[in-house]
Amino acid sequence: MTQDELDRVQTLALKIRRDVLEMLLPLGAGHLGGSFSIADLMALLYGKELAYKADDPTWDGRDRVVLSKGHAGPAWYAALAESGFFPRQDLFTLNQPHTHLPSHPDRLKTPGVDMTTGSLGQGCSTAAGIAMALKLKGNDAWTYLIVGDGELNEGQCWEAFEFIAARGLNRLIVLVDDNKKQLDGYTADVMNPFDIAAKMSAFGFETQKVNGQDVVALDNAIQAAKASGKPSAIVMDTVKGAGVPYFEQLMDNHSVKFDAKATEAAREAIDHINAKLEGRA
Ligand SMILES: Cc1ncc(C[n+]2csc(CCOP(=O)(O)OP(=O)(O)O)c2C)c(N)n1
Repeated sequence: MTQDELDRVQTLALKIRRDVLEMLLPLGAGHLGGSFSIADLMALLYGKELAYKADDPTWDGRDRVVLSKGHAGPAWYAALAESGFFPRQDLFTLNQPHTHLPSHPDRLKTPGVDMTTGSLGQGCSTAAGIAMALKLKGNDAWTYLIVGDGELNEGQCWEAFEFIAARGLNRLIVLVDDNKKQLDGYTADVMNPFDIAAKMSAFGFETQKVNGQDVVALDNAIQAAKASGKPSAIVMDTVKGAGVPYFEQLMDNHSVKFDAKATEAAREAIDHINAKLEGRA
């Protein structure tokens, strides 16, 4: 990654976190933890990796993204707005009547969203279908499937992974957001997934483990996955709420309720990020 690319990706990651905070604050609550753990991935995808045309969101050559952990929609919307798919101002209509930004992604409503998600597990199957269809059509676009570690409780994920490996869908990359938490506690306590990378390898994926908050390491892993010529999985070691210490340490950071303390932490984080962005401008 060049220095220019790194600057662009890091700036976008800051903007995504700021925008998520600004979107959720007026609503009083929202899916902050799982949005922040994928903020760096989203910044890397939209700041460097993806082929897309923001002014032509259904362009046939675009890479496809399926955010199977659809509750992290705010991070995706921020990435799309900051990349020119729709005006940034629209972010503040999140989950309001008549919005084109519902709490969970809807492919019929939002420019840049290729698959509707929210019911955990289903995005794994639809991403497999998208990648299969692209292969049949001889379209070289990549499909990026983002799935939560808690989401892997859904048996549907493993059926889809079997299919992806069996059909040799080697232009699909599974990105597991291994932030060790789910809605109601630690993933290891709710239903221990044990070694996710070992399981993906056993399912036939070329598998890597990487720090998902380190965009350079993540970029290297994506390049290696692409070069492998095999269906690939990247297990991202992440932190739920990553980027703002208060939210990283907050136990119940799945859907954060903005009480007085959380509101103060969010406002401070917004100011801090804006100051950083000014320094970068
Ligand atoms: C089929 C289904 N069951 C339950 C839910 C409710 N739900 C929303 S998020 C979530 C936890 C997901 O955990 P994880 O995939 O680890 O997400 P992250 O921690 O990254 O936010 C649950 C159970 C749902 N959206 N879909």
